[in-house]
Amino acid sequence: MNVSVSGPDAEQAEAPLLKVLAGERVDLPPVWLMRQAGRYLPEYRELRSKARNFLDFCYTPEMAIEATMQPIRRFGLDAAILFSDILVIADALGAEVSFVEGTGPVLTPIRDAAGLKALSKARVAEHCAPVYEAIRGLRSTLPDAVALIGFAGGPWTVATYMVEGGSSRDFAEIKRWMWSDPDGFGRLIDLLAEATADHLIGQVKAGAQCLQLFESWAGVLPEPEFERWVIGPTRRIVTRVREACPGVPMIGFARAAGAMMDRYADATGVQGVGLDAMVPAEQAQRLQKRVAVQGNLDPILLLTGGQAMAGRAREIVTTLREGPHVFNLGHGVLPPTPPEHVEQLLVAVRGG
Ligand code: 1CP
Repeated sequence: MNVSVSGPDAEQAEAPLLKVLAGERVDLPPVWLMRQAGRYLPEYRELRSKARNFLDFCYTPEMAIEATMQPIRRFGLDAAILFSDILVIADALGAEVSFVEGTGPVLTPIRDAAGLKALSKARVAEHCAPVYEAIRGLRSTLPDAVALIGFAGGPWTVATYMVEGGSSRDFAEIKRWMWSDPDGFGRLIDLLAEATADHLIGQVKAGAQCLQLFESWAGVLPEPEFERWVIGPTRRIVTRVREACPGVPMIGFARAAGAMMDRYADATGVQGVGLDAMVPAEQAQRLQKRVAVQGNLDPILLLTGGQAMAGRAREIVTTLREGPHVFNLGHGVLPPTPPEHVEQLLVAVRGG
């Protein structure tokens, strides 16, 4: 089935985020924030305390819907991002995933081709059914002007957690496998790329109007490996999603990719790129000639608040006002961020 959001659909055309991703110029940039739901909100902590564990939370549609809606109700942001996690796909493939309080994600590591036997794409659609149910519920709850963003992790980033067994500092295990056995490692990346495309298509069919691919650890790869393990799989995902869901815009967030962002914007087929806080204004403007750009306020400035934050936010808006720009952070909202700073930020970006 083809799902198209292009064409004369008045509901879709209204959301400013979708206009910008279609390359249209708007007077005020739409605003949403990566990790806009989560622990910095007291209402999230309250809701979270009712779930047995984090994955249960993600797979309970009423809870995922409520967590998604909390920042929308509180702040009036221009887009909602589905409450879920990039590691849901690893769980769906059969990797053992848990989230440990104070530690983060913990996975049984997969470090060679033999470890791939435990994984299968066959279960993904059924396993993710509650995620799609949450999306259907959200689309019928959200006002037309608020776009609903679906997402997944990039294969490289999800693989880092699967191979390292959780968060990593030096990515030694995944790099060792990648260099010592590129064919075996390539099978993991291929499996992830396939499953991720299926998962994104499932989200669009359920009602997601835009997709973001979080490649949070793109910045740890030298150029040839960035080309092979980030650009290649991303292009395959974008191609498959485009075939199944023509017209659904995709944003690629290749964090800390530096000089390789230009190649990423040109070669992957995404309509928008997320910019981390280190991307210079000149590079951001250059990228904006090819794709929409999203970003790039340092999350520590949101934590800091006040004039430092407001001044930089206005500077970003001014720098990027000549082309398609979605205002966002350069990375996710940090847990100690005071929620009032988000209100101050919206005043700075939208004008008082
Ligand atoms: O118990 C809890 O509350 C756990 C904290 C938490 C939350 C709120 C985790 C565990 N995931 C999430 C939700 C989440 N994760 C969302 C939806 C919420 C929103 O954006 O409003 C999204 C989009 C993600 C994406 C995600 N998960 C990324 C990519 C973005 C990024 O921050 O780089 C990554 C890397 C993850 C893995 C992950 N999940 C959770 C944690 C603590 C981590 C990061 C671990 C690490 O830093 O290595």
